[in-house]
Parts: sequence; structure tokens; C-alpha cells
Amino acid sequence: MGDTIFGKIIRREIPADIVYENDDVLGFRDLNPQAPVHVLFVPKKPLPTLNDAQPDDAELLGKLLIAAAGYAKQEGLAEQGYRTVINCNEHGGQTVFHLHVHLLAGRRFTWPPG
Ligand code: DGP
Repeated sequence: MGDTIFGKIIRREIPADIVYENDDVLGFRDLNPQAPVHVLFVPKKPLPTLNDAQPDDAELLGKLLIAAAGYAKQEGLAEQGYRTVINCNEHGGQTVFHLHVHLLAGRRFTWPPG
């Protein structure tokens, strides 16, 4: 497991508000929420960034998105809609180098982003 704050959350070494878990994916609330619902979906296998994903990781990446969408449906957020975001490296605004999908919901988002 990579030694990031998210690795520590996956290993239950530090607390987090965990709202979703399956064999491959953990979902927990973002510490600094940007919307009424802001959940991070992380693979238990630590990939630092999307750049590190290999063809063998295709199934895992799919599972991450399916987890986010499934959670949105379960929470009644899917019909109104939501935004999913993967930040990559400096220009993408990534600050934690354990790949994660942001699920943002509960308000309207603008496009293009800032
Ligand atoms: P990103 O910028 O895409 O790397 O997003 C990292 C997110 O992680 C950011 O929105 C804040 C959140 N975050 C950072 N540290 C912690 C933490 O210790 N716990 C939780 N729950 N979220 C964190």
C-alpha cells in the first residue's frame, strides 16, 4: 500500500468518514468538501496518478467509476446528476498521490471549470 494519507485511511491507521467499500474500492468523505456531497473513491491498490494506470488496470478503473455511480444512485443523487473528477499532477490540481475519483453532488456545477 502506498504511503499516502489515503493509504493510511485504507489501512484504518487514520480515521475517515467511510461511506462505501468493496473488495477493490474504498469511498470516504472529502475533508474539504466542495459540494454538499463530496466523496472520494480510491482503489485499494495504490496507483499514484492516472498516468500510472496500465492496461491491466482497466478493470480496476472501471470498478472505481461503477462504485461512484452506484453510490450516487443509492443516495438518490443520480437523476439530478453529479460530477466526477480525476485530478492528475500539478496542472490537474492533484495534491494526494493515490489515484482517486471525486464524486461531487448536491449542487449545480458550471462548465468549463475554472
Ligand atoms: P486532489 O486535489 O484531487 O488530490 O484531492 C485530494 C482531496 O483529498 C482534497 O479534496 C482534500 C482531500 N483530503 C486530503 N487529506 C485528506 C484526509 O486526510 N482525509 C480526507 N477525508 N480527505 C482528505
